[in-house]
Amino acid sequence: MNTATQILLAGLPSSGKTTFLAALWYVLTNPGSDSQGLRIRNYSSDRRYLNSVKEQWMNCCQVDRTLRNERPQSVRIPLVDSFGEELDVIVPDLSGEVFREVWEARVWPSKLEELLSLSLGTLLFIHPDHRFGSSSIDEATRLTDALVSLDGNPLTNQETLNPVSPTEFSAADVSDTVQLVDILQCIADLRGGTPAPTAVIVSAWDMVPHMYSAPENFLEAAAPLLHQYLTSQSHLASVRYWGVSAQGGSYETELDKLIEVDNPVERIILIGSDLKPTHDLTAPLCWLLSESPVS
Ligand SMILES: Nc1nc2c(ncn2[C@@H]2O[C@H](COP(=O)(O)OP(=O)(O)OP(=O)(O)O)[C@@H](O)[C@H]2O)c(=O)[nH]1
Ligand SMILES: [Mg+2]
Repeated sequence: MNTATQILLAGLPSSGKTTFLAALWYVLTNPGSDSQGLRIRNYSSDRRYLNSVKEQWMNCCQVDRTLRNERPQSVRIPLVDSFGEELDVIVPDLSGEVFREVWEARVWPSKLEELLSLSLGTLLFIHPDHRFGSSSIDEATRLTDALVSLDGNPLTNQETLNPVSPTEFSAADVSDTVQLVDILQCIADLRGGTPAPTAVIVSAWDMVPHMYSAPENFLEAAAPLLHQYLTSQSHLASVRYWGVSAQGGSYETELDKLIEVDNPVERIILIGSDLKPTHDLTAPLCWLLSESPVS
């Protein structure tokens, strides 16, 4: 008898969740592709949603945004692992708006609550183009020291205390990093205080400046708070980092090049901690499954 394991795809809007899923489905359904660890077992389950996003991905079209009000597109993938073990993986494709709303309203929809508490691990998506808005304390101190008033003199205490035009606090304006850390903490609470094993996916890796060879280094620099949080929890739940270019580049600026690639799998680039690029998008999933005992 095979077992079903639920994996959570978490991330704010436009963080690359559906594009990843579309490319993953292509990798799984095309024998001979690079997938080393997991293979599709049969095609019995409903695969309309996966096929529709895969079609868009194959044609180098941006996948449709996942709508907030729709029922989560829950996809059950029948798999067999490298040991011949059969398992079904359930990967609901949630809209990033759902996570944003949870952060703003501080309430989990009851359906989602159940889903989160049952998930064995999280694929956490971060898009490099997003507003992380966090600076280290050292950076903030340097900025404060450098602040000068219009006449070129350091700010007086009065000027510092009375900023020119204060804006009202809005939860929606808080940086993505703060929102994500809070969401991860809430997920841990739903799981009785234990964080979920987390595969961090820096999506659109083709957009990340070349100076960052390792995905973890990029996250540490771009979103230090999130990196610190994950590191501080690593004794409770393991964490691994991947940089993933599921599209292979930008559809706006590199479409001609991408469309020329005969085998779409070759557009995919995945970089793990060994820094060796592969096309095997199943690696983060394999790792999560090996971290989370299947019962
Ligand atoms: N350059 C580049 N862009 C990417 C890549 N993957 C995704 N994107 C872009 O990132 C944006 C968001 O991708 P989606 O997959 O729709 O993100 P999502 O997390 O499912 O978004 P929601 O459905 O709103 O929650 C789209 O504009 C994609 O074209 C990539 O590998 N490279
Ligand atoms: Mg989506």
